[in-house]
Amino acid sequence: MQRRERAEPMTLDELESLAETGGYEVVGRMEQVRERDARYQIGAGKVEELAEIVKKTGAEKVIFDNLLKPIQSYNLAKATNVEAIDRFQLILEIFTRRAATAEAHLQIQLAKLQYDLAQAKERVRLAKRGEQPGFMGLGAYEVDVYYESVKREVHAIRRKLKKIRGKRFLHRERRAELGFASISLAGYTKAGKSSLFNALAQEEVPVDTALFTTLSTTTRLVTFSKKKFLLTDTVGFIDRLPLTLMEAFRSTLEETIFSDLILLMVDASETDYVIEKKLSTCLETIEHIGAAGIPTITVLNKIDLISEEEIRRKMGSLKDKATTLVPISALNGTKIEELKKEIVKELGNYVRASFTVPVTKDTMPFMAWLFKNADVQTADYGAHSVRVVFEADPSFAERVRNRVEKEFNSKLERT
Ligand SMILES: Nc1nc2c(ncn2[C@@H]2O[C@H](COP(=O)(O)OP(=O)(O)O)[C@@H](O)[C@H]2O)c(=O)[nH]1
Ligand SMILES: [Mg+2]
Repeated sequence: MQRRERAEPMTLDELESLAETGGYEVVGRMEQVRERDARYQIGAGKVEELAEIVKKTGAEKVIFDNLLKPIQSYNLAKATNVEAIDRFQLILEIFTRRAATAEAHLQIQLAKLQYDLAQAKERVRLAKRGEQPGFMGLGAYEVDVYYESVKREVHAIRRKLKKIRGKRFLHRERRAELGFASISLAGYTKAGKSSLFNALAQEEVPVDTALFTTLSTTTRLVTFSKKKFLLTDTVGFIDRLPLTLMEAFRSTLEETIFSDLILLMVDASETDYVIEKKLSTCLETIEHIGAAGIPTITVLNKIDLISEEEIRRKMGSLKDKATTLVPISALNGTKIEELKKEIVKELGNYVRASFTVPVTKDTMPFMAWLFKNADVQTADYGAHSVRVVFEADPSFAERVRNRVEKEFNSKLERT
């Protein structure tokens, strides 16, 4: 629920999608297009209305599209009895939830501190007034003491970041440990990434707990055309992303987007101008983080909202930017099969291989590793040996070959 400056219903929709990405369930919306009250950001009458909605819906938080000054969050929290945050804070929360690497965490911490610094004076003054929902207690800190300590922290983080840059541990490397090809969903908020994620994850494969712990909450093992893939829903691109959040965004994106294939989603119901601009920004950012070499399928989503003729026209104008372009409706499930076919065309180079190894004390851990990381189709145990047939991407199959030869003195055969 929030207020916005101009009557642009799209920004409210976008905020709602962001809130969902952040793990919230939206229970109400409110907007106001009038002179704001400096105390609350929205008018005093509206604040009462807001407090009423909060009470009625049992909402646990109020999210504003506009930036809130500390005094405004403070007064809103006091009036509604729940925490009031703004779009900036919501985005920080999303990045924090998704960040898995030390680098991403540091970038987020940095953005948070810079945000705090900008509001230091007001925060210290408010903290002295006493506890408020969602308000950090600053104790007896004086403004300049607080200011200096935040600045020192910023320096310390910058130093750590410099060190980390040299020895990154990206998902890319972690994924290379697995024999499944990985797919990541990219695109702006509201393009339909999560909807497609759900549509594709319908044939979700139950995963054993060992593999599960290595997957993030937004990654699933899915099957199509009898092949298993790791599918990841990313944070995605965000409209009007505050500049101070750019680096935090890139680190968060970096760790999820490195995959064997990127599905780059665009919303077909938007204007040609917006579609092209968003697609360009996505491609530029992908290039900037060094992921430009990853094969990409551009997915033109929400075709149910436009005419056949418009689909053809938009497909035509995107031809130069997108080598592979697939029109779908994630919501209605239209052309999902065609998309799967394209995915398999890009990634279907799994190899099928078999081997027989003796049963020794080393066999169990080796088999456990194989089961965890590849698609083991059969494992027939004899008295002294086990015969295995598995499928995996070629580089992983090579690793299996190495282990079979070195550790068991046996041979791998393509089948
Ligand atoms: N009409 C239509 N709406 C869609 C389609 N795909 C997604 N949406 C809607 O677009 C909004 C944003 O979708 P979501 O999957 O959350 O987008 P995300 O922010 O990219 O993850 C939701 O309200 C969806 O119901 C589609 O194919 N057609
Ligand atoms: Mg989403």
